[in-house]
Amino acid sequence: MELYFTPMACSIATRIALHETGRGDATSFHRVTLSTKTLDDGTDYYAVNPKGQVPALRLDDGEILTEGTAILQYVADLAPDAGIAPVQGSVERYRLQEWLNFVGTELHKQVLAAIFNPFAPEEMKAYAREKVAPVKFEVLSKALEDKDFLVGGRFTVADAYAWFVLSLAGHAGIDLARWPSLTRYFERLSQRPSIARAAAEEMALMNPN
Ligand SMILES: N[C@@H](CCC(=O)N[C@@H](CS)C(=O)NCC(=O)O)C(=O)O
Repeated sequence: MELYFTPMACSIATRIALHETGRGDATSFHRVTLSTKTLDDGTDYYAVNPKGQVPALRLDDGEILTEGTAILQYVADLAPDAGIAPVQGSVERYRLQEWLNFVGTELHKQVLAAIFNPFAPEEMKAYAREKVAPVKFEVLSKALEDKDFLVGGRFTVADAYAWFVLSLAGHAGIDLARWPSLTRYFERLSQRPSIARAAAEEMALMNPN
């Protein structure tokens, strides 16, 4: 498989899932520069993913899969023994999808994407940071008050995606200290070998472009 990613972007959740399943070393990683939509060799990323977004996963048959929440479940389902997604058809699997969707549409897009959008008016960023974020992060925080992981009492791809969001909260001007359960969750997840490894690999690739 081949993962198209941008360092420390949401595609890191897929890198985490690949490490969780032991498939990271057998995967090729292609860096995408989102500002120019190019790969490191200068080729046009739109030719890979017409959406111009990461992540994209090239499957072993050459097919391209896009949308992080679909990709995460695909990677998880390749290695059921790793247990990073509940079995298909179970209620817990729908809980997983419920959280993946919440993280993707509410936390990632409504909060982070709004705040980091260089073209968004300051009023919109302030609204996302001061009105939307407190409500949405409170939901996540409450869910984690009495448990270590979002679904089924064990680490799943929903935690990988949530970790990505929390890793950017401070940069977005959202102080996680307001939610002790989120601070603990983030710190705990950051020590997980798959996450520590993925973060180290991607931090090493960060450049100013
Ligand atoms: N709907 C996509 C969104 C992914 C997304 O927003 N990726 C960001 C990086 S975290 C991106 O590629 N941004 C560049 C762009 O939207 O043009 C998914 O869930 O995978």
